[in-house]
Amino acid sequence: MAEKTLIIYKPDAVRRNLIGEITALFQDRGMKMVAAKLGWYPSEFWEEFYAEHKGKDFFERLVNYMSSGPIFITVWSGDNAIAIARQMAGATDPLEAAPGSIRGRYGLCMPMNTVHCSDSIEAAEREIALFFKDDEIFEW
Ligand code: 3AN
Repeated sequence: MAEKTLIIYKPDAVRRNLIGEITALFQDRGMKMVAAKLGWYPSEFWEEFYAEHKGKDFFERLVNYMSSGPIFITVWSGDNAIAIARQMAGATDPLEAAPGSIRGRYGLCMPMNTVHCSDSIEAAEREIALFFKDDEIFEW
């Protein structure tokens, strides 16, 4: 089975109507969308999701930002999907992201860096299960 990764279009992406443009970029790169939904999750959810950053000075800002509006949550399938999505997203800080990357093109600042992409197979499995049941993911 092809590798799967979770890509979240963060509140700044949804608010600026970037869902279509960003989706086209991943599709053009040969990735296949196998699950998708809009969602809006409270700060308690993001405190768990970003538990590894608890205690850092930006933690509260990050959690407040992620709960500030709807997000578009997607699962993508393809060979090397995790590495490809991370490469296309670019560096975490939009100021350091390459101009051709998604964050280099659309990112505003941190934490408003437009997309989240799982960073390993373990993280992808854990993160996908937080948002989707198995029967909501479609191999095609
Ligand atoms: P990535 O999303 O590139 O894997 P992480 O896991 O280091 O980056 O950070 C998670 C999220 O936390 C980032 N996407 C960004 O929104 C936010 N973040 C990371 N570092 C900072 C920072 N110094 N100030 C504000 N937000 C940050």
